[in-house]
Amino acid sequence: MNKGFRIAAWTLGGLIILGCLLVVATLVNQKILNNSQSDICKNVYGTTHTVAITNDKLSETHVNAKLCDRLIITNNDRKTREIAFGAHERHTEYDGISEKFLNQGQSLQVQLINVGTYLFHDHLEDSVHGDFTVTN
Ligand SMILES: [Cu+2]
Repeated sequence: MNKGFRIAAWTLGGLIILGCLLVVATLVNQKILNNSQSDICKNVYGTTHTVAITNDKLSETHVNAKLCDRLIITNNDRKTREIAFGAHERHTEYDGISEKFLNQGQSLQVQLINVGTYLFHDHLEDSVHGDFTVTN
């Protein structure tokens, strides 16, 4: 067999194996990170912060909270709301929720497992929006 071909074949094989290892390492790393984020707050219950929506207004447009606190958003209005995390049309997930429909009297609850400032809004009426900041 041609020596050049053999070198090329070994190089290609090596690169494929290296690529696979990199993908596996990334997946394992993400899994560990995800686990540690939720594990931080496992069996830890901080303060509960509540935001109510009444007559198209939020009771709080900004909430300051600590890691592992809880946030409860309640819709008191007759209209159904679709509470979403992130900017309108660019929803993101927080504690496993990206959007949730709330009829009158219904709530959504998240545990504040990630530090930073996060937006939320009513996807059906985006003038209803606020944010929360989570610190360590
Ligand atoms: Cu939206």
